[in-house]
Amino acid sequence: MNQRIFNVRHLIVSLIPLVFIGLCGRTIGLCGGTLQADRPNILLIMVDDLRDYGGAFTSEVVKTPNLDRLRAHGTTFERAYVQYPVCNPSRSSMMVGLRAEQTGITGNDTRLRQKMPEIITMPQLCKDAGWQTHAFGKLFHLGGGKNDKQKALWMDAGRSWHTAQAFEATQLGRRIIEGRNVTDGALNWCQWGAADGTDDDQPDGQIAAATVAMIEKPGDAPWFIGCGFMKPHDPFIAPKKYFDLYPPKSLEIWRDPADIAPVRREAVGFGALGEAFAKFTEQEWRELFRAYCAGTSFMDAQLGRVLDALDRYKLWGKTLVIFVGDHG
Ligand SMILES: [Ca+2]
Repeated sequence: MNQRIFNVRHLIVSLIPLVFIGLCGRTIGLCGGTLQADRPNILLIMVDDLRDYGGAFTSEVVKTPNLDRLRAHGTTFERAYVQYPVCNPSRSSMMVGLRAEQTGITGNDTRLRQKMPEIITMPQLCKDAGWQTHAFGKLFHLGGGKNDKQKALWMDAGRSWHTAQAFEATQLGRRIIEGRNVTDGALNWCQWGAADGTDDDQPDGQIAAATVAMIEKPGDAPWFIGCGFMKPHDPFIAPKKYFDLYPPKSLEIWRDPADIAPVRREAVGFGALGEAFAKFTEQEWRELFRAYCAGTSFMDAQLGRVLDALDRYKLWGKTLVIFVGDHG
């Protein structure tokens, strides 16, 4: 099996979202069956900047045993194409069922409600119909910086969700055992790090724990839980054990075909980004890709904790599970 390194241009401009719907035993619509429950729970798992590396959802290159396990439960959509190549437009579009041209959201700086204050979102529709709706991590784009009020607005807390919670790495989780910024600081986000601490010292570990705790909470109403993992998005930081899955020289560098068509300058990855990328050595491509793989395997392990909870409480027959990458 070939393991290949894709350069950052591929990583950023990829337009392939990963979509998966898992329903054990029976499926809705797609396979002509129905869910066992009239009002099923809904688990929407969104993953930030996940892309497909060569196989159906990375498995030929990146170690994703839990994603493979989820795929075995239901239907995989291998030809789903993204509406927009950055977080906020893509996520806003998915949440309301309108294209970015219709929402008017084409960047990461304007909230959906600023353009469409009265729009009904997918979780809001369920909330108004009696579902308990809760968001953990990044479902809508997480703007607002350190301002809690702004952050709550970006998460659409209270309107789409009864509760919405974002998470931060702990002090231990911020301690980098090994890593660096491969642009010498020119691009802040181009940083990788094998972190100290456990999974729960990182936001994604906390997001998995909070999702599981909500699944475990007793209650009669159906629930809609948004579980929004932050990785493998940059900065490429994950607990060290996930870097150890990929020995430094185990990945091959991707080479563009000699006859590749020229890419338009408007494409993401050119301009200031392109200038920085052009200086990358083979070693730097290798480091970044390894970190991306580590982040994906870290996210996958957190996904496994959530799937374990569905197993433990025998919820597959009454839960619609949707797994989606926001844009690649
Ligand atoms: Ca994203």
